[in-house]
Amino acid sequence: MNAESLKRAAAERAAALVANGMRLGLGTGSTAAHFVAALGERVRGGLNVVGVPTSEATRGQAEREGIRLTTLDETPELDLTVDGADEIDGSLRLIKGGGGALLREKIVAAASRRMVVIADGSKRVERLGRFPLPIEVVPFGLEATRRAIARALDRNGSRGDLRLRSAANGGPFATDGGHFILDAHLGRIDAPEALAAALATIPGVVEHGLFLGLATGAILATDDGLIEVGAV
Ligand code: A5P
Repeated sequence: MNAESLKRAAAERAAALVANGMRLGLGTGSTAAHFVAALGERVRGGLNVVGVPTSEATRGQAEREGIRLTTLDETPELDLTVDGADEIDGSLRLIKGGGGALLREKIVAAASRRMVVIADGSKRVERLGRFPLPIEVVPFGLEATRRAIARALDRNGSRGDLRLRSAANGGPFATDGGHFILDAHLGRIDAPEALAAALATIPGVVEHGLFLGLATGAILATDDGLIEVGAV
């Protein structure tokens, strides 16, 4: 199967987890888009759910699919979030944010009782860090924040380039919240919890793409079938 068919298979399995009346977090990215499409089909078949989108892109898709949307202000507690990931390790720790939606994705995941990750099997890793870690920062004070992050990485034993993410027009990529992203090319992250704690103390860092203790289950699609990890 090609990567799109694998992503669709994981997404369709996740769509089958959705029950009538559920309050959902709707993830962002190409795998989550397959889930939103599969959910839309079930909604048109009579399923009654509400969803909180994790990005403007997902909002647009969900609206086109006819999925009823809400906000975390109206619906602060969600039953289930389904989202993709850039990397997932054996303890359900994730790197997310390759699509730039990490801030809303993390807020929505944290507001959910369950978070099920959907991905093709290539996202499964022994150790996090080959995928560049996205760190969302406010534009004000960018260089000072970049240096503070570099020092924190150094202290954590995680050396690597910090690259400002670019948009298609060559300027800095801006998130839905108007922030920039520094991608940390680390190669490996030996102590994700310590790194997450260090990044969280830096003024100017809005959020980072380490999702620790948030995913409760995962559906990984491989050529040999679906692998379920944790509680699905
Ligand atoms: C979006 O910001 C990301 O966290 C995505 O969930 C992640 O990049 C996975 O995307 P794909 O499903 O497109 O690989």
